[in-house]
Amino acid sequence: MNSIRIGKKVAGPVTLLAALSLGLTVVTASPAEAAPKCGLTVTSLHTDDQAYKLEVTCGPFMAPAEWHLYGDDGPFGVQHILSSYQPVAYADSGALDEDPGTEADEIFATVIYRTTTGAYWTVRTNTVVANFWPYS
Ligand SMILES: [Ca+2]
Ligand SMILES: [Ca+2]
Repeated sequence: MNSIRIGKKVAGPVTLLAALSLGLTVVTASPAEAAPKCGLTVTSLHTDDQAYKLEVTCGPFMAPAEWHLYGDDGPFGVQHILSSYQPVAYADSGALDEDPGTEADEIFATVIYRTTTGAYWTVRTNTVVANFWPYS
């Protein structure tokens, strides 16, 4: 009888240690796993006014709080096109034509979102290269 009781007493702390180490593993892994990625997609709506749907999506559990769309001019810097507080925004080709005329345009977004800890992060999306030539 005594040996069975000892066995049960040993099993308790071992189980607790296993749970603790599992908990520690999750906590240690989460900052790396939380490294966010946000993507920008631009879709033509094929309308007469050449409207485009702009959508920003971020990695799991990330809800963008706001994002800002820019045209990339390399060494000459960036130009702000629009800001949005929703994942989806719309713009016409005139607004997206950041290198006027037939020159290709390079647009990207910086996304600001709030993590589950309440911190704010800023992430730059991919750059969409297209020719937003108005009234073509
Ligand atoms: Ca450009
Ligand atoms: Ca252009």
